Amino acid sequence: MKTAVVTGASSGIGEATARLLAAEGFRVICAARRVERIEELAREIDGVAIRCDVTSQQDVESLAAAVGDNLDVLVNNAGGALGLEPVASADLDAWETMLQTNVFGTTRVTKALLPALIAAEGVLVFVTSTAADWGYEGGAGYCAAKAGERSVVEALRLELVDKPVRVTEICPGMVRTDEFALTRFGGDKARADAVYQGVAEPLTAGDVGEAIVWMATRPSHVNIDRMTIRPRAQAAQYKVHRG
Ligand code: 8X3
Repeated sequence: MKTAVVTGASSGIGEATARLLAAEGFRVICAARRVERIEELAREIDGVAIRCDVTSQQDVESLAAAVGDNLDVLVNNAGGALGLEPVASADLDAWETMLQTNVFGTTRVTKALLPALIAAEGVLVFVTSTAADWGYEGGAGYCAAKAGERSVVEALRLELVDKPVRVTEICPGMVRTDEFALTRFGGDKARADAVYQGVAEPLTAGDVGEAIVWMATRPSHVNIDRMTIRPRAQAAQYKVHRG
């Protein structure tokens, strides 16, 4: 049975991806900080729950110990956005958290699990964002974090060209999950809802999860370098059709 690790599996894209990978026959190791949530998920999908804060070296070492010597898929999904303030009034503690999770956290998990991925001819999937493409107003901290993560992905693919492992990146645009915007705006539901105001059908976590499963299940010689995925109503960051 093939094994997959999904970080940030307690909600949103991570949870959806864990469920879809399990439906494809993977044994899924669900990693996240909120242990009750992933324990429940692991029960439902016959997987494994490992408490893991990707900013903690000790937690990541425990995750690697649970994985063992072989790993087929790592979905580096843990991360997210905090705030939408202009640079002039930026909360640098929020930036620190975004960089710690999106850049350092994904790198820490990747370093720890890379030997097992190489041993299994596995595949790494990084969930970045269309925010990695360019800076938008109020998004500088998040865009910097996602662009930083992308730079790690690009370097890694070059460094690993002679190894039996693939390095892939998926860049979601507007995805409506239970928590992404709510977390970004510190629980302010009105601000979170405004992000999706009038958009007939933003992507769901499952839409992105399906694409991740497809990327992760190509034959071993096929590397999907990068996939951008947006709802039909979003042609570009600010070109959003609101009916
Ligand atoms: C989510 C896309 O537009 O909030 O990563 O940057 S956006």
